[in-house]
Amino acid sequence: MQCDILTLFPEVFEPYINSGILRRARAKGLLELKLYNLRQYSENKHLQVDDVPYGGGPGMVLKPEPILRAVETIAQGQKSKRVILTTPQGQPFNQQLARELAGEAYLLIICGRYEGVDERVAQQLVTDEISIGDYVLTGGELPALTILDAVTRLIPGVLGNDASAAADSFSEVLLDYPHYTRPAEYKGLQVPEVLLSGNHEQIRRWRRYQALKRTYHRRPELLNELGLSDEDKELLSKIKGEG
Ligand code: 9D3
Repeated sequence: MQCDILTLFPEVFEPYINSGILRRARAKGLLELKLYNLRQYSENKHLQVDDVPYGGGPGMVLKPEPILRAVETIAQGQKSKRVILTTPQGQPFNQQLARELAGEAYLLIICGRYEGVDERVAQQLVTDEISIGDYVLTGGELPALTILDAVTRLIPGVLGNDASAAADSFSEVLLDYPHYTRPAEYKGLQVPEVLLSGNHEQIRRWRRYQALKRTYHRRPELLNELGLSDEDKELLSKIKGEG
């Protein structure tokens, strides 16, 4: 996948894209990532990219021309392009959208800043407006990194086989079961006996029970999206019986 990011703060991406999975995906040639500084596309002698809002009010708005000029230059020759704008008004990002974007050959992410972006940018060239959740950030850079991280790990070949098996669409719907590692006792707290038993069928069932229990108590709405197996239904009625 090829991904271009247009931002006023390209430097904030560097440490993250040069570490961990993103670094590995780039080294393997599975992700071709380029950062572009929006300021370089200003034709204004002060390199101005923002201006006061029509109609008044607080803050500044990103002007349309530098963004349109940048996208024309950056994405020229891309056959099919998804042009994403990170904005609090966008559709909520989720795993389903991450999977969809991971199937694209080319993404361009425009990072919103200040009070927002002139609406004509969205009208002219944006295909997807995306928010990462209902909290107020200072700009679209962390959302762009979030999207990039979630999408990159879904590109075939980026994760090892074990990790990709664990990341299948089925296991992503439920909250995870509790994890433990050594020591078997820590400050008087014991690792659940079943995990030390070596009985893989019992362990599998315990984990499924725990995942369903956590999801039922913490994120019950997720259970509606899940096709429940007969075992799930049995485990859930046990969970509900426990109150
Ligand atoms: C407090 C300012 N708000 C006035 C009602 C609007 C506002 C403008 C710009 C709020 C946040 C921002 C900057 N945020 C983003 O550009 C952003 C964002 C976010 O804040 N939360 C979740 N997802 C995203 S994607 C882009």
